[in-house]
Amino acid sequence: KIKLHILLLTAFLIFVNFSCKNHQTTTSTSTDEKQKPNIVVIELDDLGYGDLSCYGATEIETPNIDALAKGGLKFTNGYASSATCTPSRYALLTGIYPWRNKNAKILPGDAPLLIDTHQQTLPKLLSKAGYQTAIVGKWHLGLGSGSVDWNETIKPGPNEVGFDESYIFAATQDRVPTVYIENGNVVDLDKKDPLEVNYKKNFQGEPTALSNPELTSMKWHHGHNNSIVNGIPRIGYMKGGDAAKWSDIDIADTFLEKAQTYVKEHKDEPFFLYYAMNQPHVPRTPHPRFVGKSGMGPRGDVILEADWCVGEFLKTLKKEDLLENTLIIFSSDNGPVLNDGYFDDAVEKLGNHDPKGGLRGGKYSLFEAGTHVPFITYWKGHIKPNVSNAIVCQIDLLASLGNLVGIDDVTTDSENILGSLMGESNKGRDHLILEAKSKTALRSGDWIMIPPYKGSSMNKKVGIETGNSLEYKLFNLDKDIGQQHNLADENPKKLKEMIEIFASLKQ
Ligand code: NG6
Ligand code: CA
Repeated sequence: KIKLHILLLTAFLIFVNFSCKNHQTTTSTSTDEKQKPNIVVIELDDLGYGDLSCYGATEIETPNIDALAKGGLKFTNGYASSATCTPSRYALLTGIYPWRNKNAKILPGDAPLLIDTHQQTLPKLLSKAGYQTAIVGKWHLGLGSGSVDWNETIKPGPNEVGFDESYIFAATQDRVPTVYIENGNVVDLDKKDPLEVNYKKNFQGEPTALSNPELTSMKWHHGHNNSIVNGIPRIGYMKGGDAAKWSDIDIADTFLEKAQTYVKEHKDEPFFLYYAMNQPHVPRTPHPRFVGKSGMGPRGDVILEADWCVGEFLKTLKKEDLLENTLIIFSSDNGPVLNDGYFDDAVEKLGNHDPKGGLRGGKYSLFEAGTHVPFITYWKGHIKPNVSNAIVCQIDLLASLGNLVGIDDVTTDSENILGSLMGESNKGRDHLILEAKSKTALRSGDWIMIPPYKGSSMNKKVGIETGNSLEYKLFNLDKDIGQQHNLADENPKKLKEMIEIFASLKQ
């Protein structure tokens, strides 16, 4: 009887062993089929379609970003979902059109987290596929769930929507609190000097740009007249937290160093890094190494600084032998603006530079320059250098990168256009809804339709056309990239078709 037991046990063990092996083989084949390169999304802030030499700029040289474009795929129809930051980044990370969420608007620095912690996100999806995930840089999607105590661990935030690690600033460089936050904790905070933030009223006795203009070294043009930090007047009021305040001129170096360290420390397993740089958003504070280098004032100088950062970051990937195994996606969260609230010579020293690259409008605008931005994919040895005119949008990263890593159950507004991102197809999207300040327009093929909207046609403070008018506007971008000829009257059939597609997509 014992012998029989042993025999059965041996047979069972052999069977288990065999089936395990078999199982392993199947799993490893399916992982082999799907490549899992490291993925880096480099997102700039307010960089225009015409701000890079690889996109035709002649007054400024951006050799490092140009190298990405030259060695990868340069898109001439690449889009951010929105003409401002918060909605655009919301779409990038969730794959959901920002106009579906009424709170997806430019957020103050103390706004609650905009993304639902149960929601599908790009970092969550990649985690599911075995990736390590991190964000370094600008967040601007809200933190906490109401009133945040900046002196305790702040959550929910990036770590609760899928990032294993985060080193961020809460909103923008011009909004308080002007501190870094690492995994929910304000960096270098001295608990004896608690940090307080308020967007409604000032803290008693604290100087502002209105009460103490003599304390400002940068002058505000519109907005930006609340608390002063490092001589720069900001949006919102802040008190305490002195030791934690960032040095504005060192932000680029700080984020770069964090991004490089992350790569070095996580190179053995696939990683996803969202490197959210803040140039050339206001206040433009180039490190002294870059001051005066562009001849265009601080806006040009910080573009050179950003280009240098990209170059240094690429050097790290190369040194760590990761270039052939890393997919890099480079883009910008919305289009360009010159005067965004500070006197910083952006207008005066522009010279012949055209940040819009021939497009109409700019940041905040429903015209092309609001959302039509530089967009480059680079993966050495995998993406063939080329130029693509496929319509691609940051909202599609969720479904496309999901497809790359073998997860295809994405059911959002995100479309799987991986073939186009890899340069294997020129199809891209058929239709795309663009958003600016909660107003929407349709791109479909070469056509753009902007419905009638009330409101001023010009955002006078920033000097940018909004896209508002009481008539339908219809443009053919193939013939009229500058949107000068409204074809709505001339081509009622096309207009009708566009209105119908728009209505069906907006449901
Ligand atoms: C606006 C700010 C602008 C900029 C923008 C956000 C004023 C007058 N203007 O409200 O300076 O901070 O918000 O930019 O305060 S974004 O790129 O993050 O969307
Ligand atoms: Ca922006």
